[in-house]
Amino acid sequence: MLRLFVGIGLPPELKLRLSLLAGGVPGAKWVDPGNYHLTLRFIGEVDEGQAVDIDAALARIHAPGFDLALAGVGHFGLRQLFVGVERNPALLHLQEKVDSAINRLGFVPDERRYTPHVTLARLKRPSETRLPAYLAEHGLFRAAPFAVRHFTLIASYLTKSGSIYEDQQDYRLG
Ligand code: 2AM
Repeated sequence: MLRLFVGIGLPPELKLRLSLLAGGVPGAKWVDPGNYHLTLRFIGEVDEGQAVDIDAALARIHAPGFDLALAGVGHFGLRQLFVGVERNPALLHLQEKVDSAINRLGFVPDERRYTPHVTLARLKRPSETRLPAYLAEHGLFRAAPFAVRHFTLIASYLTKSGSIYEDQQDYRLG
């Protein structure tokens, strides 16, 4: 079995820039900078046959390439801290195509509305007093846009020391 998701990788210089946002929230478990990514669609555990079908379905997707800018910081409740994405219709168009391709294979759609984000930290016993200060301090964060020319099928291995991600296949855009 493989635990799969579809995502967009980030250029090394952007990962470096994001890594400077780590720190300053007691109780936060910061994501390893090598693991930063933008999820398009989480799939979950699949067998080999399903993985082959997923790969074939993703390979059939045609969508244009686009530029993507990360901006702002936000949080999902007291669970997760993230960097946001500037308004980007082309990203949402790609996400919808990926989402429908995976749904058509019979995987259960996520009920939550898609909120593009790059997770910076998972929060455990977060300091509720430090969180607003962190959000205020980094609210104006904005990184230079980068060119998205492919998206990726990624395997996630859960280990005691955190997730390990392994790119399985890239799919060209444009
Ligand atoms: P997250 O960063 O917001 O946690 C691999 O786990 C990727 O899939 C992560 O980027 C994670 O998003 C995303 N994901 C979405 N739904 C998930 C789920 N139900 N379980 C685990 N990861 C999920």
